[in-house]
Amino acid sequence: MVLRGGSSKGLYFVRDDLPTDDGARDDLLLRIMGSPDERQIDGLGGAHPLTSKVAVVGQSARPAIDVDYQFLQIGVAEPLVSDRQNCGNLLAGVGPFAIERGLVDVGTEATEVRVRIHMVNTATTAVAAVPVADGAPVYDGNTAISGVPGTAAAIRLEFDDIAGGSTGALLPTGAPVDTIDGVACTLIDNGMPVVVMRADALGVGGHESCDELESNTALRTRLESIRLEAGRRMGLGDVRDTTIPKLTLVAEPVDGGQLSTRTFIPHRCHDAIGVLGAVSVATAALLPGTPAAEVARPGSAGRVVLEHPTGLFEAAVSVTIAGDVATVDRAGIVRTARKLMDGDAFAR
Ligand code: NQM
Repeated sequence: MVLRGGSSKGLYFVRDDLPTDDGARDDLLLRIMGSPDERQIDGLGGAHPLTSKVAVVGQSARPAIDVDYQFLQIGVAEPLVSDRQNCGNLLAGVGPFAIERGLVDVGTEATEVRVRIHMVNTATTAVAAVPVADGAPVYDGNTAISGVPGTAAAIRLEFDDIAGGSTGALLPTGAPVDTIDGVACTLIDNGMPVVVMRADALGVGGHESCDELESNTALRTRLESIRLEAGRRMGLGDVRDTTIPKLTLVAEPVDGGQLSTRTFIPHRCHDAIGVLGAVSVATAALLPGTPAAEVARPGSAGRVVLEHPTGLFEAAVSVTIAGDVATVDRAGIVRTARKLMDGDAFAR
């Protein structure tokens, strides 16, 4: 099935329909997506990292969990399939897909189902509140999310334990601020490992278009060198061929939010911002003395509104700070998803 999940789009598979051997599975998925090829012309991929994604969903054997969700990033021009990162946008489609495929029981009377999801990539949990009618997901609704035209039904996602999912700790180096190549950075993992830096520390404003930032070769070279060192410091090893950590440049807000963001995922500039990436950046903004906190405008408790290239992203995050230790109390967001097609894919 093809679903839009949040501001991404991907192919959703039932785990049992794919080869059990990872090598055979990856080979099949590359052929289905049409990779490697810049245009993915001979496959179903959308020629951008945000539309070259796969969700693998299966019934869970874990207590109090309905389904397991594994995210796979499929390379566009490279023959790579990676399970190193999670994806909070495709996560939005997991509840509806699980209901569509009968992996979750829904009574005919229910108007909402809470689907408990084990996120395999980070071994963490999300609960998706999915609107339903007559035992099926409801896709139509009044909720707009930026980066997606029109409106659709809201899916609330709540996260219990996402801090340190990829690196073991919210602040994997133990400090809220590290300096790499003379640039103050927050190396943070509240669901997604991200390097958060002030745009002005890199000689840009932080409000530029993605095209402008992507064509700044000096900036991109410097960002990649910072990323490689940040990956080592975050315990991720050599991150040359992985899509984590992400990089977010922050600046003063100009559009009604609390913080302006431009995010590299990690080589292309995101049209908006990733879900778990946004939760991590919002958390950084709540830690005093960090580059994000320096430029953020104060907001209401438990809520951080991030500006990004195509609008606003609201994250519900609250943090308790005791001495040097920051603990995340709560994290959640609202997304939408939509079934786009269901059928047979013909692999190359
Ligand atoms: O951060 C893009 C996206 C993502 C990932 C990326 C995501 C997340 O927008 O949870 O959703 O950072 O590669 O789909």
